[in-house]
Amino acid sequence: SPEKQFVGDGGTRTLWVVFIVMLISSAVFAGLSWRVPVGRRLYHVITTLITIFAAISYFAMATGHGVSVHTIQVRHQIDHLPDTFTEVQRQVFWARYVDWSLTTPLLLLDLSLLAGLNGAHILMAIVADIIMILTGLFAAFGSEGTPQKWGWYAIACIAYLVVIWHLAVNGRAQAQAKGDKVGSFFLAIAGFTLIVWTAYPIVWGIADGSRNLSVDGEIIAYAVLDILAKPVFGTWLLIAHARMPETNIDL
Ligand code: RET
Repeated sequence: SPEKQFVGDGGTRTLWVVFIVMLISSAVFAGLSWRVPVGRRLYHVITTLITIFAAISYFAMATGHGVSVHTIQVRHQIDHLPDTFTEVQRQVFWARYVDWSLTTPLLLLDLSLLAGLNGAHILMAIVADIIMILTGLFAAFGSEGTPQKWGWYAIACIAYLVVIWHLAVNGRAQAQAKGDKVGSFFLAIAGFTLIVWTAYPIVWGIADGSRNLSVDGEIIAYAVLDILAKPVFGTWLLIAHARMPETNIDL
């Protein structure tokens, strides 16, 4: 019978904890919007939607949905003997890609509005981001055991570089043009984002890519990253925005 790499008790508990964290964050972010005038709530709306989408995705995963089982052939080669294969079954959570395809564009929108990027640059960054998530989905699902898997991964990484380029070059310049306060806040929060986001393809490479991390290990790694990228990022952004009238936007 094939080796089974499935979620255990620790993984399920972690999924529930993150679900609760996302739910509480959504309530807190929505509550914070009452402290600013109606016309200044765009960041609050975007940031609350991000944690609501994450809560939905974590609810699905915690209840055993949004997941499919992959069969992987592992090749064994011993000296000059003919190759033998063993089968491994592993759970892969597709709910994450649904979450990321909606929430990473919204996170980029937060950062783009903060910097004051123009519409064309916002659109390009968001389209590159969607390409990154969808080609990451193909890498995880469309190609188990084929060389194309890492091909899709490489395409996703190139799209990620396009996203970074827009934030690091255009975003930074535009933010600086809004004054020193906005410029240095953008540098800090975009730098934090860069570090957290870059950890995702690394975890993916170890867990989904080369299968060197258990399903529970993968759940815990993504849980930490998701809490940093959404609730921590959101709290920081909304508090700073309330203190900086220069970050107001007229839309
Ligand atoms: C994948 C795999 C393919 C290569 C790359 C990836 C990047 C993913 C990123 C995800 C960010 C997620 C966030 C979630 C919200 O909390 C798809 C893992 C480059 C950057 C911020």
